[in-house]
Amino acid sequence: MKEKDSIFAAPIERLGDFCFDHQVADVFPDMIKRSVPGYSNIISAIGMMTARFARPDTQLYDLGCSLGAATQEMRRNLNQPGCRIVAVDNSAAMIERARNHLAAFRSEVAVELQEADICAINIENASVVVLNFTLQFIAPDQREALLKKIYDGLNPGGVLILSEKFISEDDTINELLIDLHHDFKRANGYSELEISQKRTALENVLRPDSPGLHKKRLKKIGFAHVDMWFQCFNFGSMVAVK
Ligand code: GEK
Repeated sequence: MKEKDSIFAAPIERLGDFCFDHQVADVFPDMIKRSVPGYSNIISAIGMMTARFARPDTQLYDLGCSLGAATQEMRRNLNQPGCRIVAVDNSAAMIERARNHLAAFRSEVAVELQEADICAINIENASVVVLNFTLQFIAPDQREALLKKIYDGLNPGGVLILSEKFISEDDTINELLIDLHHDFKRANGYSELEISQKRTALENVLRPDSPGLHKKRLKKIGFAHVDMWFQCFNFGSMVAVK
């Protein structure tokens, strides 16, 4: 499925909140590559960190897996016996397409796809947990509880890879990073109308935190080591080790 994202190309009279339905799932690979700076680099690095942090007979989680791009990279780089990858998304359309996508690759690694709310699942015996641009869609007052559950389910030495859209604590820098992101989208062929309609549709759905807040929260929960390992404009990825 290599469809081009043109969801916001024509004027939409009553612009509702953005949701992960069939229309979005159909164009998702194109949408995320043209909208998220550094996405492909982050996916590759998730594979590299999987190779380093996976331990034998443990579980690896991809939370908010969409079509399973990170799941596939984890599966390809997993070099330990007895592991299982649990990939979770609460969008039926995403899970259906993830199943087809993952079935197209040959692999010995067991992958369990779950259509579920990541706030309601159990996490246990984990060596690697990935939240690749998912926490930003969780209600702000539920984020700490979710991260605490992940921390509790990780084995000592286990890793959380947390990629997010960020807000900067400095208003001027925040404006600059947002503008640069819009330049990035323009350079990738999105029109002014597409950029502004998508921005409006995401307003109530995607609520970014600052890197400082993320770090403080992860440390408070108990992660021993926390830092940003990648940032491009207002998008980036953090690593937290238990
Ligand atoms: C990737 N990680 O390609 N429970 C489960 N899934 C959820 C929830 C929830 N409560 N809320 C949102 N989602 C992927 C990209 S996309 C990021 C992740 C983006 C899911 C939602 O259905 C969607 O598939 C995903 O989180 C976010 O590496 O579109 O910017």
